[in-house]
Amino acid sequence: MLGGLDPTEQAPALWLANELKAPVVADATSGLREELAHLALTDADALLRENPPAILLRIGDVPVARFWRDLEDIPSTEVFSVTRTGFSGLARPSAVVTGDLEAILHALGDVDPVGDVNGLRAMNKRRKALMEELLITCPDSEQAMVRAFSCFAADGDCIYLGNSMPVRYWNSFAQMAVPTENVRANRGANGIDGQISGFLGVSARCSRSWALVGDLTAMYDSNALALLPQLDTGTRVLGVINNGGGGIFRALPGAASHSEAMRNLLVQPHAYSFKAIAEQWGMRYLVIRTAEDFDQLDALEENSQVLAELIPDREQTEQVRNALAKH
Ligand SMILES: Cc1ncc(C[n+]2csc(CCOP(=O)(O)OP(=O)(O)O)c2C)c(N)n1
Repeated sequence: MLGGLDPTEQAPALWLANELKAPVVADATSGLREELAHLALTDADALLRENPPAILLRIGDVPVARFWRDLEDIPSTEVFSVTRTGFSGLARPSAVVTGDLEAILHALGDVDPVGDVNGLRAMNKRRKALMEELLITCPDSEQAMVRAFSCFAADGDCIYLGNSMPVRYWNSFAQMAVPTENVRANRGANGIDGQISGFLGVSARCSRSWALVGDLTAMYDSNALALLPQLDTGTRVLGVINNGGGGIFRALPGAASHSEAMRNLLVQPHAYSFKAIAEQWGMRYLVIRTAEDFDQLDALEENSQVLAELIPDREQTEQVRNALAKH
C-alpha cells in the first residue's frame, strides 16, 4: 500500500513497486496512482478483507483505504511500514522502519519479484469492469462526476482533495491514464475546517490548481476566499460537490435506521447554492448537473478563479454505491 509520499520518495517507491510486481493500492497522495495503474487494485477494500495477504508492505503516510483500518482485526497479515514519520498507524503490532526511503531501498539491494501470488489482480478485474460500466450508465452520479472532474484536473500542476468523500472517491474513481504527481489531501480527523485555506496554500506556486471538496467543507471555510486577491496569479478551480449536506453520513452503514431527527443532525441537509459565495469573492461561477455541463471547464481563461458547483443525481449515486456494495 502506498500512502502519501514526498516528491523525493516517489522515484524509489515507483522503482520498488515495479520490481516487486505485487498488487498495489496507491492513494492519490502518493502521486503514483496512475503510473502504477498496471499493478493496481481498484476500490479493493472488500476483496482484501475476504482475501487478506500474508504480508503487507506500506510505504509513506498512513493509507486512506478502509482496508488499512480493517488490518487492526486481521492479525494473520504481517504488516511492514517504511515511513519517514515513524508512525505505525496501527494499534496492533507491526514492524516499522523509519527513515529516508531511498537510503533504505539502497540498503535492501536487489529485490526479487513477488507478482500477483494470490491472484488478487485477476479477481479485481471483474470489479474494475463493473465500475467502468456503472460510470457510463450513471453519468450524473457523484462517482462519475469525480471521474469527469479528474480528467480536467489532470492538466493542472496541483490537485487538492478535502473532506470527506472526495478523497475516497478520487482514490477509487479518478482517471488512471494521465500521471498526477502533486496531489494533496486532508480528511478524517483533519476536520472540515480550513480546507479552502489549505487549497490556497497548496496552490501558491502553481499556475493551474484544482480542488475538490464537499459542500459542508466548502461552507465551513468559505471566507478563506477573501485571500484570493493577495495570491500569486494562476488559474484556480475550486470544485464543490454539493450533495446537500454531509453525504458521508447518508452512506454510512446503519444510516437508514436513524430517526429523521438524528439524520438531520448528522447530515445537516440544506438547499443552498454556491453562486452568491462565488460572486462575493469575485470568482467565476459554473454549475454542473450533467456530464455535458463539464464542457464549461474546457477553455478556462488564464489566471481565472473559478468555483464549479457539481450537483450530482442522488439516485444515480446510490445506484453506483449499491451495485458496488453487492460485489
Ligand atoms: C471541524 C469538524 N467538524 C465536524 C467534522 C465531522 N465531519 C466529518 S465529514 C463531515 C461532513 C462533510 O460533508 P461534506 O463536506 O458535504 O462532504 P461529503 O460528506 O458530502 O463528501 C463532518 C461534519 C469534522 N471532520 N471537522
